[in-house]
Amino acid sequence: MMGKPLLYGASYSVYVLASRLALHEKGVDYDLVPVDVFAEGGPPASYLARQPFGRIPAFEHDGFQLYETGAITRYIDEAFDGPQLQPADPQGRARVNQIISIADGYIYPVLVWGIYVEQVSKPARGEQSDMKRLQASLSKAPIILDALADLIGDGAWLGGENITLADLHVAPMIDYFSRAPESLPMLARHAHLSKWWSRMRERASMRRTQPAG
Ligand SMILES: N[C@@H](CCC(=O)N[C@@H](CS)C(=O)NCC(=O)O)C(=O)O
Repeated sequence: MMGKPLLYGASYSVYVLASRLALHEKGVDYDLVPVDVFAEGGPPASYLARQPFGRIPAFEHDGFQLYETGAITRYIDEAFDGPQLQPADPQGRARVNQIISIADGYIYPVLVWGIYVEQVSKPARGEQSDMKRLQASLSKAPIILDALADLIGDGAWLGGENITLADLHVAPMIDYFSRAPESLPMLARHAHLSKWWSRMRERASMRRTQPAG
């Protein structure tokens, strides 16, 4: 019998959320161990021993330690029973991996940090926004949304015929982006992507992992 996995991190983090979504979609019971990466002086040394780059999440299962969300969610999909979250065929799997890379390389820095943080989170904390970064990100956002719209085509899910790790990786990022004033008209230009987002945000796994506040 396999032990209960541990996920280290904070519930607001898009990467912790993606990992939790995979656990919820698989129906895996787990413990979330709180880690404050933004604590003064940085995360504790015990956490840096798990994740030397000081990012969240980190993961442990039956003594096996892992970090990097794409590796964690693939492990969750492959190590546990439950619905398959990756296509079986090489092309379908490659597409899912491509979308996870797009999320890490472009969606996270541009839609989350460049737009949500600059336009929503910093003003809410009374901090000055970096307008240059915000403007540059707003001009890059349509490229990202066009690419996602192209990948979803007229389908229901980003990575194939069923929900996959691609949807779970991208959704927490779109969730933050969707809180920025410019996001909704941008999303509305893409009917299938908008429908995907409406479907994703209502999903039980998304509702159960919503950070408080
Ligand atoms: N490549 C890492 C990225 C994780 C990441 O950037 N997590 C953010 C929170 S969403 C973090 O820990 N930020 C802390 C920092 O930048 O110091 C992964 O895939 O797990």
